[in-house]
Amino acid sequence: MIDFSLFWPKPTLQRVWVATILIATYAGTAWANDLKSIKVQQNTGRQAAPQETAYASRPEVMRFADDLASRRDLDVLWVRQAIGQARMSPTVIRLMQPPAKSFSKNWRVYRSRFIDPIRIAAGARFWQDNQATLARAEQEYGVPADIIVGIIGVETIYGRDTGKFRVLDALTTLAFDFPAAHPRARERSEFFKGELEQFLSHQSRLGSDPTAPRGSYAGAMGMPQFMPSSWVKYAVDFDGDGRIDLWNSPADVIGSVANYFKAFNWQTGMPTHYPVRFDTATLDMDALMAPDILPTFSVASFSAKGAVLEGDALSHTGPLALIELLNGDPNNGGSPPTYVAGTENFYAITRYNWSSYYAMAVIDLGREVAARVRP
Ligand SMILES: [Ca+2]
Repeated sequence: MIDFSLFWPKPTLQRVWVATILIATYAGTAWANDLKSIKVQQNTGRQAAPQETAYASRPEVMRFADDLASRRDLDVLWVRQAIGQARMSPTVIRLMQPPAKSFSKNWRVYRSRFIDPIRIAAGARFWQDNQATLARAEQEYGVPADIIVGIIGVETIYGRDTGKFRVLDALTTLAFDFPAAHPRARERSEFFKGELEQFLSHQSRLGSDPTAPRGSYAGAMGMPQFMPSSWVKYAVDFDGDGRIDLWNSPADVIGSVANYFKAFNWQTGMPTHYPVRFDTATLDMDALMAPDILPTFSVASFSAKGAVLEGDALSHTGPLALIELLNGDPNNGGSPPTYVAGTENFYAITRYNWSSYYAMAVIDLGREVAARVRP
């Protein structure tokens, strides 16, 4: 759910399914059942000493462990041992590098990576298998099934690819070895320290092995790729079995995604976007693009700046944003950009992953799957 630097789909999404199904199964079991395995180990007295890595000998890392333990009222030895087992991942660092400057964004190419027959078919199966739960989520949270189905499909192809990195390794690497060349390295490493803190607190409370959960290179977990802080804040037990399992319970995943959007101001019944065209005589593109994706303009002020709406859009009451999706460089083999008028609900989807390309892929995948299940 977090993709700070990569414009392209995560490389993990292209892995073969057999491998990802195994990873998903392993990861889910690990998150859920570790308390049991730890108890067994303690009872038999055969618990191996945690294997320490370079992080155990870095004073600033161990200071962080001590502070975290004190802030969260956790066992300081447990926290030190947990972070001390983290392994620095060069792959995670490489994947977090900013894209090459010469790179030209291309919505049509981006879209084709996510809106494909395999993902649509998987989405249709997921929808059919979980129809009643999706309807219940829509009723309770106001978030339509196609948006929830779009999110889970774009994130992990409905649980087929939940990530192969040890979450502990990914978060510790990004917290303490974030690529210094990144323009926002300091801010990002602070963010990942916060996520590492949430992750370790959660694992400690569950009595779980912190080295077990697997996720994305950024530490996002489960079918909806929740970061630890989102798991803590927004995950819900939607199948009522008394625990939250975002790896193996489609109901918990559906409820949690809907709850996330509700928390980010999803407006029941509001479309995500409208078509827009331009009146070249009055067009003020600089003014329309200035707020970027943040919905700012009323229908009247949008129209006054040359952005022309039609039909239902004319009676829209909330603020709008002009969303620009580049289709490569028009002077170098590309096409002119795609534009839509984004509503507050379009913006809500970008709170899941901060990209208008991502949001539009979620919307389009959801629509394609909806067309398949209710033609
Ligand atoms: Ca549950």
